[in-house]
Amino acid sequence: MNMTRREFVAVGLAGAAGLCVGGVAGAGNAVEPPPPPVGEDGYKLWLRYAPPGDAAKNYRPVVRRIRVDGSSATSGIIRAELHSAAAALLGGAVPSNENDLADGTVLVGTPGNSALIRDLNWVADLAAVGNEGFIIRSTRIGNSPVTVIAANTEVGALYGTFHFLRLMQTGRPIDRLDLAERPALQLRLMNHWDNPNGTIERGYAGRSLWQWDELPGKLSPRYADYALACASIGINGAVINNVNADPRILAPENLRKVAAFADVWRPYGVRMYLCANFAAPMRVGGVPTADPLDQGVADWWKAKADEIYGLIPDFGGFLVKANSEGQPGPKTYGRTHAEGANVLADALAPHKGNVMWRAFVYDEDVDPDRAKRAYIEFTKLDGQFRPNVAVQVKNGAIDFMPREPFHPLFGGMKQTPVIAEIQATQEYLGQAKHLVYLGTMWKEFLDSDTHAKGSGSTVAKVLAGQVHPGHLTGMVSVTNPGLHRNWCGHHFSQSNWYAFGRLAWNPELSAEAIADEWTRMTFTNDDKTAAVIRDLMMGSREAFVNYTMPLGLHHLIGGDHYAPRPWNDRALRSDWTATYYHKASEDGVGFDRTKRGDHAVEQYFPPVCDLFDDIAKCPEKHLLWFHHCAWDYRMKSGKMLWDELCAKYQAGAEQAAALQQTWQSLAGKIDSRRHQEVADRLVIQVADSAKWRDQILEYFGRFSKMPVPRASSESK
Ligand code: GCV
Repeated sequence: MNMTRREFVAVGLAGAAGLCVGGVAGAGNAVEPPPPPVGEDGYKLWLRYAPPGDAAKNYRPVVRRIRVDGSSATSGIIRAELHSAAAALLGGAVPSNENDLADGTVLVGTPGNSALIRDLNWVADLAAVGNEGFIIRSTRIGNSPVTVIAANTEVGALYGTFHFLRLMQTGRPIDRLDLAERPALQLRLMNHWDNPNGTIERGYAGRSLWQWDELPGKLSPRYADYALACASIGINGAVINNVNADPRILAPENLRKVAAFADVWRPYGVRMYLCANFAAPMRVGGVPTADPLDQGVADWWKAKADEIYGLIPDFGGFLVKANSEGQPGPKTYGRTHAEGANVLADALAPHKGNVMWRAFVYDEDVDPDRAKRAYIEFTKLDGQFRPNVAVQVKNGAIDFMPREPFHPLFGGMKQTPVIAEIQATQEYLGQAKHLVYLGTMWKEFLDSDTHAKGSGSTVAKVLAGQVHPGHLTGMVSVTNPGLHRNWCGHHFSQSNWYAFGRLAWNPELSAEAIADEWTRMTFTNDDKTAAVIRDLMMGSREAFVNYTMPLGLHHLIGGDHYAPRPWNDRALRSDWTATYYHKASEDGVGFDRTKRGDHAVEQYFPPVCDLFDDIAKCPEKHLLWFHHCAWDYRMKSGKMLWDELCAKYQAGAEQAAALQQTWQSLAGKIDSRRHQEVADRLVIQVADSAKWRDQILEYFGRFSKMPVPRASSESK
């Protein structure tokens, strides 16, 4: 069943929970923003379409009519969204003119579905924006001033529509537009770690959105709402099951359920991907082995791919976690990761599907240092992967820590496409309890200069294929929505879903610009209030780093990945303990990864390698990641390491308290329900930040044997 947005609006109006703004009453003329509603629950995410205040009066002459050409489901979604959004933003319904063109028409279409757009003859400009890009232009057709949103495909037109709406949602001018956009990256995917039993690994917003028991017959309205939210920020696919994959997802009865989702998502441009368990030929297919060089195994994967494409013609491909944390893989059969990836790639290639093969591997027999292992394994295989394989690499070499230097595989793989995996779900960043905006963290990663081909070879450029040209590019996010009414648990965790989409579309956007637009769309367009919220978001990740793992410390946690456990020295594997990483003793703290230590710095290109290696030059934010330092090591501030560490923890806890105070000052400026819900979580965050400070400093103090200096605020 294809559920278009228009149909969904009707569902929403009939009382089901919807993202839709349906129900906008009459044609009001309000220019000032109305007082914030009392009870927003966050369901509408950044698609609330609250009236933009004064700007609305400038928008009305530009948006007097709406004309969306085309009769497909996607065109229907564009039409419904434009109408409902414009009505809400402008305070009254905007008529359509589907057959003619009046002054102030917003015209949306493609050369394929619109004679008007074809006649504009924007051939070269449209060619330049590719399949998913769009042009938005204020122009004239005949004598009529109009705004044209044109694209080569209807999904491109959908993205253009959301861009246009975003301009209005954020109070920007729309009367002289001339812009063209195309996504920098091809694969912009959500990675869900959802299990068939409805749980979500590292999920903090309730149970899975996917109602397997009801599928394929019954489709929750949330599936379409989810796809709409993804499309609104350019996300073009989703891997719907956990990388710790239950092989049964590939069983015929489950594939029929998966196909039902894919049908809902198709008009939104959200393609379906699955995690495949490498042992599926044995566990689902009854083949005696999963050896990738076995012909029976290759045949099984080929037949499985054919079956999937029979049900889902635009299936995107497989994501695989192999030989990692207990998952089966090619190494079980003495084969390489490349041989494993290639058997799946060959099965998908006739259908133009891709394999995303994860580099999150850390076999103990490769190297004693977990941070070095993936680089060692994968660089050896560079050039051996089929063209439709991308190696999917986490931003850092350990595991989504609050701060890691970029993974050396970025730039380090020269002949194999590398796509980035980041994590919106805040597994190690306060989960859904702490307010932590990750746009700043991801920008730090994307802007890191790998020097793979000289200065300026940033991670963003590596990902976009500008450093080692290749044909597959992408960025994915382990993502955060669940059945929680506000999708993400914490209202501010929505900003991480949003920031991921925006950065995957354009990694050169600034974290600040993204925070600003998200705030305006999600909370308020009032300049002063928006600036306060934006600034609070911008400082939130550094505050978190300060009160949890500053100066390059990492993995000071236990199994819940939430609370401080620096003393954690027992786990199934030594590299799951905290002591393995911090190496605190009376002589100092930190992991020596220098050329005098375990040589991990040598995985980076010069001069990055030398920068990290030289204790005097190493950025202090990474100091203890790369160096084991004496407690009285002199920091750039002139303080001893111990004093600096104490100051960081104290500052972090103070920053959390300041965050809370700032938030309190916004009471009455945004709707009271969301204000209160965020305030409730800030109480937890402030208490936890103090716990982190106290427990970590008490623990490290046992080694430093030095007192904790009084915090700056105490000494006043
Ligand atoms: C899905 C970390 C997480 C695991 C996760 C793993 C991975 O170790 O804690 O829950 O497994 O990363 O990315 O595969």
